[in-house]
Amino acid sequence: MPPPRRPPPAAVRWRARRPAPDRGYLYVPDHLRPADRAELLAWLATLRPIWEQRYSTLRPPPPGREQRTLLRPVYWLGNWQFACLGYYMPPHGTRDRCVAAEPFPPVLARLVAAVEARVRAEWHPADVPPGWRLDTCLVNFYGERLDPATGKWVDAARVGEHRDLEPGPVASLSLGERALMQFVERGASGPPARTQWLDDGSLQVFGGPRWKDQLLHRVQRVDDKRDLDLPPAIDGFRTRRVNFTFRHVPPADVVPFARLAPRARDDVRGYVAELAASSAFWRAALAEEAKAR
Ligand SMILES: O=C(O)CCC(=O)C(=O)O
Repeated sequence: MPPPRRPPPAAVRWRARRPAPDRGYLYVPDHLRPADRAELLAWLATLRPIWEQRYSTLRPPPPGREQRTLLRPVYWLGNWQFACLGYYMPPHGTRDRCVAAEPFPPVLARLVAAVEARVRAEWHPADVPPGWRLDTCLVNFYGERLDPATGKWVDAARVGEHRDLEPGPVASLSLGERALMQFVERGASGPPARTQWLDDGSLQVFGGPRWKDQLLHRVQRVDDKRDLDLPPAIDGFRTRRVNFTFRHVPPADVVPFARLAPRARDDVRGYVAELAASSAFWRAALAEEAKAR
């Protein structure tokens, strides 16, 4: 009879349980369940995304640059980082950049709570800052836009390389055509450190110094195989992919529209009025600011 198996020595047991080296990166295909997808699509149909200008009269384009409309329409939840306010850029660019925005709809609140729980359970605690919550969502629309000058449809389904500066892990959910995401070393021209197709219904989470600071990420292209036109209907735009990126902005850095610095308020009042046309939240924000003036 063979001798009874002895448990492995402690060092071996520890190695076997050690998380994978890429513990700052998670990709889950087929994350979205059909019922959540249906709820998400129904909610998307109620949104009225806006086209923002990159600069304003008070924050004009730097020398050599021109005023331009963002490549794609956007919608933000939790807080809205208007492009012309300069986005959220800690450690110094934190004031008067994040304007309190609509809360997440129930389906996103549920999905985000599950992602937060998973990150807290699986991530290295040092990579999850105190108070971290995925309280901000940028809804990105990828597709083609109608060029008013030429009357032609132009592909606008990409994002150039950048970092997300909000602290802690960033999560993203994808809907529609798959997108080619690449992570590249900052300041290097070699091959991408990771290339990942983000499939319909997938979840991606990345965090920690390697994924957030050392690497930049970009969306190289989005497939165009399924003849999709996802909701909502947007004038001059056909959407074949929607991506929700969830980030953390510390609540102390989020300011109601009525309490933005006066010059910043002037910069974004037109956008808030546009949003107010189809959102009770933004109507209330506009009314509160009008009273405070
Ligand atoms: O669309 C995506 O998958 C990524 C979007 C992104 O990089 C961002 O919102 O910062």
